[in-house]
Amino acid sequence: MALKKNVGASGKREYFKPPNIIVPSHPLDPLTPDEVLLAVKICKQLRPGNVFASVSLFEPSKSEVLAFKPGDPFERKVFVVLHDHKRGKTYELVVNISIDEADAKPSPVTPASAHVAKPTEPAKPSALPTTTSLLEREARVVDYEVVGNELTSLKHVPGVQPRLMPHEYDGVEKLLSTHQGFQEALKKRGITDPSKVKADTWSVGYFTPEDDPERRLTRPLFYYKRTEDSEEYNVPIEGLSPLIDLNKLEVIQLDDYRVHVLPPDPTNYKKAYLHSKIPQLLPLKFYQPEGPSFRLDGYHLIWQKWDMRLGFSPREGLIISLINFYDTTIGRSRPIMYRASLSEMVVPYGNPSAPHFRKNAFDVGEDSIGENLNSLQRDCDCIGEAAFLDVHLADGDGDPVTIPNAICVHEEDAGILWKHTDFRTDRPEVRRSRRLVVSTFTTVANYDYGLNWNFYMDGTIEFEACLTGILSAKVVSGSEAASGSFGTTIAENISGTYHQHFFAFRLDMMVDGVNNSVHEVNSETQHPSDLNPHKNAWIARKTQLKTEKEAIRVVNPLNGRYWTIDNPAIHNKWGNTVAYKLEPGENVLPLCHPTAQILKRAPFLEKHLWVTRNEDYAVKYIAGDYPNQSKVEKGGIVSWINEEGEDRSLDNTDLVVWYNFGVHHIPRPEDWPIMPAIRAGFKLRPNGFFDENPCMDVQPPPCNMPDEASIPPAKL
Ligand SMILES: [Cu+2]
Repeated sequence: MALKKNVGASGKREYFKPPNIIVPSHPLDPLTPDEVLLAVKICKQLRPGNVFASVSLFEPSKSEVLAFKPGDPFERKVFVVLHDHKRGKTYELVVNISIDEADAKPSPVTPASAHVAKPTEPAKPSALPTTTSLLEREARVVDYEVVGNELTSLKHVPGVQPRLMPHEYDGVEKLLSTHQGFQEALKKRGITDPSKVKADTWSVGYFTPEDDPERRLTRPLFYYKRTEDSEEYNVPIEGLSPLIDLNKLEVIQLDDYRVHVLPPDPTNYKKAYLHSKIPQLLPLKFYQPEGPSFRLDGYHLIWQKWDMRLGFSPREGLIISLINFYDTTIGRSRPIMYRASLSEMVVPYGNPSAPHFRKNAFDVGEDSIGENLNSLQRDCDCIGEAAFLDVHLADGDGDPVTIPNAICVHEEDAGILWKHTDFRTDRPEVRRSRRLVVSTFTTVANYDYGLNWNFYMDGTIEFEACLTGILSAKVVSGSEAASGSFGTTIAENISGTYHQHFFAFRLDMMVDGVNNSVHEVNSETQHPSDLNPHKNAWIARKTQLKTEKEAIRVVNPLNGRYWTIDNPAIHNKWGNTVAYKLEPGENVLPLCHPTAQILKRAPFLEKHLWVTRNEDYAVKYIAGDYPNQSKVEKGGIVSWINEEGEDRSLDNTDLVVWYNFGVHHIPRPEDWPIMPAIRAGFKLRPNGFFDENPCMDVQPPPCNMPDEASIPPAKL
């Protein structure tokens, strides 16, 4: 559906918002609220009393999706993670919700007349296996099929803990509000009003056998909200660390490492406290009088030569699939990437004191960035003719939750696209660049992350993270404050702990087709020789990374290292394989010791590039399926490359590129009390994908072209 300019009855400009999708029209469309409800209903019958850690689309295989044509029927399956607090067990279910109710056999959804059971419709218990039979089967811990029914598989996953859930935050605060020892520890710090104490439920990570995921544990961090308007994260409560069993909801142990006075509230950054001493800037409007240039038809997004589908999962947040670029020289759309998502984000902190050494947040696997997406606002988060999409998920009780306006699509001016001035004639040729921005913002407790995918007219794809919010700080005093060890003194009695943010991307590449290869390009100085008598020569050496183990690499900005994803079957006009290059931006390696426990849980951090074969297509997570309390990475990239034994070939095959970049954060006083945004990311640029500049066909900006009369005579 194209975006249209609308004018309401009041005559005021109304922006278009795509309607919520009632019936999915593509196998990768995210779940609708009705689909969430139906899957939850089935799960509740199977495992009553369990909580819902995750409800997301079970994506069909890549081959099924690539074979899909608009109007074809397709199945809908839902992947659910349940947790049984009473028994301390975690279950994975795949539920087929493409139900033909006449015979309760799975049947494909036909987009034009799809039927999804409404929440008010009675359940069909006769169509489900009995709970007893399920429990008998699940004891064998195997996948199984229930033919002719909604359930496709149910599996008990032993020895893991799913993500931390919002209802557990509330439970911890209630538990501690009546815990005598905890209240006494607060009094030692001068806190007499426990209602001002806020608890953030952090994973304990894994450091000793006591942290084993057989128990579901947290060691919360605490903050003091002095007034209704105060920022709690500006006032940490130091040294207090109860160990809590989240299943039994009881305090196992109360550790009180040190007592510090509460730091004062810093300058309040909120708008009610704005007392500006500077002249404010005049309005700056981004004006598109004829509306935007993109079209959004459901989740199908088209802009100039770009074509893609938007998606969502509660764990990964925004997913972009089937990314194509229309090549005007050959008159067809060419695929670049099958699926792009943020697979994991790890934030290790560098202070060795308790409980700070435990701060190794896995924001995707432990917390779920999609669950924490902001509702974006026009003219705040996105300027101009933006379109917004809602996303749907389930809360811990299985009740559907909608995050309105969670995904935003808009255009931005991006400066100069290309330009040349003929100095002999003084005639410029200039084209302005514009980018299509698909954005989300997620808040993970104290920190806020903008996560933008930008698409440019020259075929470049860029990911840009925007890091802002409130630092996770430590209270210090006396000699500790003076030494500044492991942190920067950023305010009175406040140290901003050194830390790093690692973003790990899963890039299922499809450069001009499914089968690709990967190369590394290093620019190298040449030795003096007869061929290099002036010693100025250098070459760009392109080396194929032939296997998964060869393709475990780090960046090298000093020699301009980059990697290419090539299609060996297709050559450009100049005889080279068509390719996209992965161009690293800012990057860093983890600063912890090589034997640190965090690197056993997230070994992928030690390298920036990984490439894997995409044989058994399934969405896999680089840090494993369940990083919460993981002792070692299980089911993550290192285990599956090594466990499968052979060093699999990456030559001319379906492959996934994993790129991991780190933001090195030594806090500054200027980052407090709220952090001005910093940005980091990477680019995927065409590299011989086209035969020439693919954006020479862009119209010139009207203001820039002088009329013939004003053109000065040539300087001859
Ligand atoms: Cu930071």
